[in-house]
Amino acid sequence: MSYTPTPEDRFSFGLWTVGWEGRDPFGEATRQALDPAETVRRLAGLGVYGVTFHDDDLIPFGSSDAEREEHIKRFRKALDETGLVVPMATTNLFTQPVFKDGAFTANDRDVRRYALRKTIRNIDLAAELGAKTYVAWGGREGAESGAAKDVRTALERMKEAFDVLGAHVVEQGYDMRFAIEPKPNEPRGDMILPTIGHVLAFIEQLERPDMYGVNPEVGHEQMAGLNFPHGIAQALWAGKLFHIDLNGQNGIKYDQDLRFGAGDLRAAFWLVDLLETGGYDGPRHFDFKPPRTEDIDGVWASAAGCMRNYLILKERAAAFRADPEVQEALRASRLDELALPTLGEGETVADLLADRSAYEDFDVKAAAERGMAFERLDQLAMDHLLAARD
Ligand code: XLS
Ligand code: MN
Ligand code: MN
Repeated sequence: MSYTPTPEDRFSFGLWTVGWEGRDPFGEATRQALDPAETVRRLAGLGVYGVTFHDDDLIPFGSSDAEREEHIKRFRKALDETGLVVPMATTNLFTQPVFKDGAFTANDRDVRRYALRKTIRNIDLAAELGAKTYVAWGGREGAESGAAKDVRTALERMKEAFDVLGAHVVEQGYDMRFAIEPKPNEPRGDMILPTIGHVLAFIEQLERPDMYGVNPEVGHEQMAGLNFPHGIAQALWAGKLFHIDLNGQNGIKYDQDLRFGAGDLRAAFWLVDLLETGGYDGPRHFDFKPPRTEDIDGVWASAAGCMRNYLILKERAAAFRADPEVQEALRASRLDELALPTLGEGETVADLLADRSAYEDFDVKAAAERGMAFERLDQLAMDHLLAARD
């Protein structure tokens, strides 16, 4: 199999990913800013199909209306020339000092109103550019100390913000859904909506729950020590996987944003297996940061590596599923039995209570002694992942 990406693979990148200049809390930029139009051309050359952006990635904060139009025009031209699409856009509600205490949940009401206006302005642009998904990451929604944020009230404000944004999209007749991105911490000490599970529960409190889903990021769940494929499975099960941020992370530490495939490789394998077989048909979006050690060639090598690793893992996962020995091992581990409803068709609780084989005559000891054969199954996965089997 060729590991060369094509637009059919639906790979997309944020302007802020390859465009990251390498500024971190300890050091200045190590690379120069990239021109968005040039980025579009370079990404297209790598076989990418889509590009995404925060408002401020495309239009520097503080631009006049005329400058704004000029930036949009240049970007559009590059899109038209290359055929790249804009599947998603989002708002920067974290870089400017005005957002130091958050945006939709800032204690200051005027900051919240400004954040809504900034977001709506970019939703309108996103719709014009054809984006079907609007991502919302609560960049600085959170706190460092206990009394600073009344979290229940902040959640009420967060709900209000999403209901207002949803109303705007409906009123304008845009074909657009929201994907809310969880993150446990960084830049705030503790953030509101820290995990996939928190977001799924939050969505059910909104006025139009159908319009909202999740945009989980590999590293964000792993920063909280969680199993990313399990989180994705629950999002899929709930019909809420609207978008995804792929990258790499080594365990519980700061948000590393490594290229996809770096960090927890086994989690990446199970993730690709799940995305490719679980009915996800959205973009494979990379939200990573080429390390600040890299020059511009290293940046494009890192971006190409994200896609190459995805394609390798896709091939490895497909080989795992197609292997007759794996299918036999899955049966030995009774995955087919997990798929059977626990009660028979039409069986009632009364029937279950009357079934002596389910309790009175059930051989608890024999059932406890049955091995699950998971180790053999997992070794087969390992062999496929390491290409030790074909
Ligand atoms: C930061 C987030 C951010 C969002 C978009 O940690 O991953 O890049 O994806 O604002
Ligand atoms: Mn991240
Ligand atoms: Mn992200």
